[in-house]
Amino acid sequence: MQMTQKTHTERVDGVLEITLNEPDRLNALGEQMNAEILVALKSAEADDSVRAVLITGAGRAFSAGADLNEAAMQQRPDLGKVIHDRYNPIGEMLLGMTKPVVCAVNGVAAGAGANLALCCDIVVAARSASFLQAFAKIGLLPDLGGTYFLPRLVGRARAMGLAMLAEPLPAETAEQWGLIWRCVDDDKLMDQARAVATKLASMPPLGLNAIKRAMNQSIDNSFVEQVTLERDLQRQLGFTDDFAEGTQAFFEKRKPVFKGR
Ligand code: T3D
Repeated sequence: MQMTQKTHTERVDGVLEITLNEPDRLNALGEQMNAEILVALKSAEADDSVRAVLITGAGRAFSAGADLNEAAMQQRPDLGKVIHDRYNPIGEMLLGMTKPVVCAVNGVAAGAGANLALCCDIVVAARSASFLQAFAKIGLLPDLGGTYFLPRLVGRARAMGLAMLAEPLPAETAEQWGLIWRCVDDDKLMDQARAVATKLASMPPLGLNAIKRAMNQSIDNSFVEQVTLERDLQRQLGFTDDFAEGTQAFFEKRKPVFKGR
């Protein structure tokens, strides 16, 4: 296990687990925490032996969003610079990276903490967790992709309510509304999130990456643009060893071994 000050990372087979690790501050996203998250994601992306990433939080919260102690140190800070330098690179990395990212939301996910979770590919939340777009309460708007994901995932009416009223959304409702993949009992969270990440780590990496790219681009594409993208990605996948292995294993009735080639 590699210990750092605000996060810790741990490799479990093909999965890199990143734990936000400042529980006394509800894993608030300070400058150092953000920097460590980005470094961990970049190292996961660069390491061929990492096939999936799992992000979670230590203690009773997933993350309380921006560290308001840091924000309070400056009067009228340039938040545009903060967002540009520290938050957007994380969001862009999560959406653009080739590896699937699972988020295990272990408790409240507020502000940028909520939207950090929404930037991940598959979100599993503990039943006691909640999602809070806290921004409006302090005169801000949802960032880290909040205004991008919310209307797309839950529709404009619910997105407006969540963003403007800034009330916590229980994990069960988040699942019912399609904000997240699944809500599970608290004591099953890590087992289930790890099972998802481990499963992804055993699946064809190029195929998963193509799914991620196509799904993310579909949000802005026309039908014709999207089926053209599907055609191009499928053409590439058809030439891979993993596709040959997948079909051969199917006919041989054995478990396939995918190598990402
Ligand atoms: O500056 C930038 O980085 C710009 C970017 C902005 C993006 C954003 O994320 S803005 C939104 C920031 N987040 C919030 O506004 C949420 C603030 N926190 C809360 O609303 C509540 O704490 C929670 C709903 C998350 C949890 O409530 P509860 O009742 O379970 O816990 P609590 O008692 O409020 O908090 C426990 C402690 O954590 C407390 O410290 P204390 O009194 O025990 O010494 C509290 O001050 C601290 N804490 C909670 N949230 C933050 C925090 N410390 C620093 N930053 C926080 N965001």
